Amino acid sequence: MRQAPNIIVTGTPGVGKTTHCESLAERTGLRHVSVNQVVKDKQCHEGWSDEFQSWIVDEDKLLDAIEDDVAAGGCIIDWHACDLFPRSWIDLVVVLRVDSSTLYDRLKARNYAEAKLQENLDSEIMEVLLQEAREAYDEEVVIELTSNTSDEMESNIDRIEAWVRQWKADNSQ
Ligand code: DAT
Repeated sequence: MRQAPNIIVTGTPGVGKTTHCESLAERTGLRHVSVNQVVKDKQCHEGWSDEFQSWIVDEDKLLDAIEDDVAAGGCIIDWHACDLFPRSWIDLVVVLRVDSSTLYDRLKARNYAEAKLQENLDSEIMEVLLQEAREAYDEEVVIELTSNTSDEMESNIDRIEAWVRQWKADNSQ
């Protein structure tokens, strides 16, 4: 039995996953697990893809690398995919959403190449990550939150923090 819940914060690049996770970790004491960082640090990849401008993730290696940490509970997993994690590991899946124009500005500020920018905008418009989350997890585990403004982010953090508190109360022996 976990002493603290495991949460995935997912969504298209630029929606605000890292910003949310860092703030949440500070507020809740849960650990921010940046999958990007784990993939790089623990070499859970099969090399770099020039086409996608990202690491080609070896999912088995990644799951092995984080398994012990996640089994202990209290992880906030920050990653633009969620369906690779076993359902039994995860207590809440937060899918962050943003308006296209906001996402465009954020990705532009990151100097994304036009093709990659467009691919991510399409993915956000088509709700790819939301669908993935809904297919991979039970309905009540998945929540969709908007992340266009700092006020929305504040309210998201408050809401998730309250959820963590409730989870701990419900699961204490
Ligand atoms: P991700 O980890 O999903 O790629 P991020 O946390 O790095 O996204 O955020 C991308 C940029 O957008 C970064 O400059 C912070 C800003 N940002 C994120 N969420 C925001 C919000 N709700 N309101 C205003 N700016 C936000």
